[in-house]
Amino acid sequence: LSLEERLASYVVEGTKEGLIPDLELALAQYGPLEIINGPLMKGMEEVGRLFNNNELIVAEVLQSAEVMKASVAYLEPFMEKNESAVKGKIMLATVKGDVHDIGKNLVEIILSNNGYQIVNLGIKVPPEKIIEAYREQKVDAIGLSGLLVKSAQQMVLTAQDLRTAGIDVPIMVGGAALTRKFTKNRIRPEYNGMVVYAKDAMDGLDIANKLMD
Ligand code: B1M
Repeated sequence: LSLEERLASYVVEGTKEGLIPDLELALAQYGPLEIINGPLMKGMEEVGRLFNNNELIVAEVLQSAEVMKASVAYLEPFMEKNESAVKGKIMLATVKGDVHDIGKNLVEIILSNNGYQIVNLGIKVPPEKIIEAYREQKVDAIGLSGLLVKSAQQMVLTAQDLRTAGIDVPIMVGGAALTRKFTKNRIRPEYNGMVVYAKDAMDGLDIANKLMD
């Protein structure tokens, strides 16, 4: 197997044996984000496909998630850091009912490496908790992540609750179950502030930079 294929296969197989030496090798050729967005994400897509076909069980997908997390943790120190003054404070949460957090945590890493102070509320975060944390932390924007189809609907409900609570800071939404169209047609009309869709973590950084300008 080529290096790229091996990297994808660690994720698919859910094994860390040989992972770190191969990540080290990959770093000689690629940037850390290229490794994540390339072979590692390719592996994760394959995991999603196999799981969908009932060829993997949840416990196996969890092992794959562990490999992805270990890889991101290993690669993090090699990522470009922009030691600028604090550009803003952003709260992140995976919405109520959803446990997927690898994407959200990647967004946290990219934003915090680029001048943002992050308040990460974790997973399965109900709107009440977001509202309470907002009142304590006074963030400049709220980032919502969700991967399940039902999470897209949960984002609509969350936006409604935030509006009712009088919150109108920009909301950034992301995750595989969402689309720009859903964001525009379903979430935006339910909120008094801006609602922006980010397709990946780098897009999230671009959006944050525009919002804080
Ligand atoms: Co789950 N799962 N899972 N899972 N899982 C999916 C999402 C699924 C598509 C797999 C499939 O069937 N093909 C499917 C959803 C089906 C649907 O609703 N349409 C699914 C399912 C069904 C489930 C369970 C219901 C399974 C079960 O129990 N029967 C269950 C859900 C439990 C729950 O949430 N209540 C479940 C559980 C799990 C694990 C716990 C085993 C594990 C998660 C571990 C963890 O996160 N700590 C897991 C995993 C790993 C996946 C897949 C395979 C990979 C997700 C991932 O981490 N990708 C996934 C299939 C797939 O996506 N291919 C799948 C890598 C990550 C970097 O990408 O999160 O998309 P992603 O983030 C991207 C962008 O989306 C974006 O930036 C990132 C890239 O830069 N982004 C943002 C994300 N959030 C953002 C926020 C932003 C901006 C950008 O701003 C705020």
